[in-house]
Amino acid sequence: MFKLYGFAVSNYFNMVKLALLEKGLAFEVITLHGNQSDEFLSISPRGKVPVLGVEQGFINETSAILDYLEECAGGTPLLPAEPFARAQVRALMKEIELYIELPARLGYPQAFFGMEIPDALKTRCKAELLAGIATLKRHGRFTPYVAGDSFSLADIYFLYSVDLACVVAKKLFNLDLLGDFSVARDLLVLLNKNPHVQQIAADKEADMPGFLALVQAQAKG
Ligand SMILES: N[C@@H](CCC(=O)N[C@@H](CS)C(=O)NCC(=O)O)C(=O)O
Repeated sequence: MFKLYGFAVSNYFNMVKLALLEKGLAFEVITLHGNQSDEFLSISPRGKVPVLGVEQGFINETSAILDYLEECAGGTPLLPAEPFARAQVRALMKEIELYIELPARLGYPQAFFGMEIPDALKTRCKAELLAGIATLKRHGRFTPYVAGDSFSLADIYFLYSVDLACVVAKKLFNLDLLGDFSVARDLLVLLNKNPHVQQIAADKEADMPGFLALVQAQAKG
């Protein structure tokens, strides 16, 4: 059985968890926060979660884990079989991560943990988020899923990156990132009806107080 290391508030952890649930694969969650201990760095060289424990060892980096599950683990496919369509899904995943997820993270300290970030970082965060959403508008198909008519890994990245990016944009810039992107708003509604997505959201809510207490304790040193 797979072992999934991470914690329920982590959006990257939840990407892998949703893939495992959608694929119908058995797994056990081992709750763990990212850290720089020698022990954890030996399985996750940058100290990040998620990590997937498999028969031969450990796999870190969400996209590598998702590729592994797709290639080796069976269950419901989350990538198209045809290479061109597959490449489109992978490009969308990468665009969402590089141009939406990572810029949104610049704003996380202020949006979620009450720590003011410098104006220069805010300016960059806003400009990059807007460019990322424009990228998704150009490339996403939203018929109704990000890459077309089937649920894919691109929807998993979309769900767990765009929702948080929207919170950042609202809190820092009073900006509705999806204000003129109704197909994306519709897709979030559709995805949030999925029972696995609802289960993950409930697990996240339950884990939130403990996670916030941990962040506060770490901030105090
Ligand atoms: N590039 C990594 C990013 C994962 C990541 O940022 N994980 C966060 C939790 S959402 C983490 O472990 N943060 C802990 C830390 O930075 O110490 C991936 O794709 O898996």
